[in-house]
Amino acid sequence: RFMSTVTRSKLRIGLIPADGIGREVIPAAQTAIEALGSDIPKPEFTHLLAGFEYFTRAGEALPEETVEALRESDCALFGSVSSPSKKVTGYSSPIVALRKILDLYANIRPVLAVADVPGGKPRVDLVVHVTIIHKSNVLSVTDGLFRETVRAVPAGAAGRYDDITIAEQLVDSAVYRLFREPQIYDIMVAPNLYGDILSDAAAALVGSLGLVPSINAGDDFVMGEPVHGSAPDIAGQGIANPIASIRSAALMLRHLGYLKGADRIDSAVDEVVREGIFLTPDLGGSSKTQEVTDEIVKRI
Ligand code: GGG
Repeated sequence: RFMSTVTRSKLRIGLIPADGIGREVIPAAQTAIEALGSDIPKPEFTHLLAGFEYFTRAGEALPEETVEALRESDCALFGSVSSPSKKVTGYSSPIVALRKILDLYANIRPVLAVADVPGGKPRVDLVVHVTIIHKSNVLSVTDGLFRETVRAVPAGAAGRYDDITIAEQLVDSAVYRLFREPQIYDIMVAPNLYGDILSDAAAALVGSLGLVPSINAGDDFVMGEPVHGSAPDIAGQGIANPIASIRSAALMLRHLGYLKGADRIDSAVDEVVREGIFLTPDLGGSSKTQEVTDEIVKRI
């Protein structure tokens, strides 16, 4: 389902790079969107603050101005955030907060191989079914509720999902089977924590976390976000893979109904990955973020 068929004269996009390599890859996604010209309404970008680094300067991780600006936007792109591993008084994760404030109840993370990148598995045609991932044999209250809620959806939808087969699996065995036979899965539906872990694991199957995009979607707003984190070990070196963010921009546009723009970005990315010449170090290459971005933009 596309979010809206509203005709817009401009597309207001909030940009929240946040921490680490988020600041290097979100500008790449902006450049890709700008390259689409008249295939989308004229983009109007608003640069917004959030993150742990901002917290250390300003004492808050998600300023009210950022939330207000997002409420005035059509969509947004979020980079990555480096939340500390121990409790810091006054800090909480801005991405988690944004998902709640903007009612972005689904974080959708497609993991798709486009070429035989180093370490990637050959492409597979997937069997359709939907698998609910949980651990309700141990977490019977929380995961049990999740399992029952997902199972109740098709029943309540009066035949709308008749062509969908629902399976379920405990999260530990799902990790095992994901690595042994990834082709058995089409859609994995999981609570936040398992989904986060499983999507990183699935990214290994297509060669790099630097390739995998996501959108945070609700009924009224969509926010693209690379699946990877802020990668402090490589931040500032100009070698982060921009593809996850560029693909997140495409997913966001697709969700809004701008299919041609989204297709142009995805095809350009696929071409660059398939050619295998301009690749960042995570894919075994030696190209810089900017070089990969330039090659993708050239093909858009
Ligand atoms: N773009 C995804 C991302 O930033 N991942 C890092 C992560 O999981 N951070 C947790 C947090 O800081 O809330």
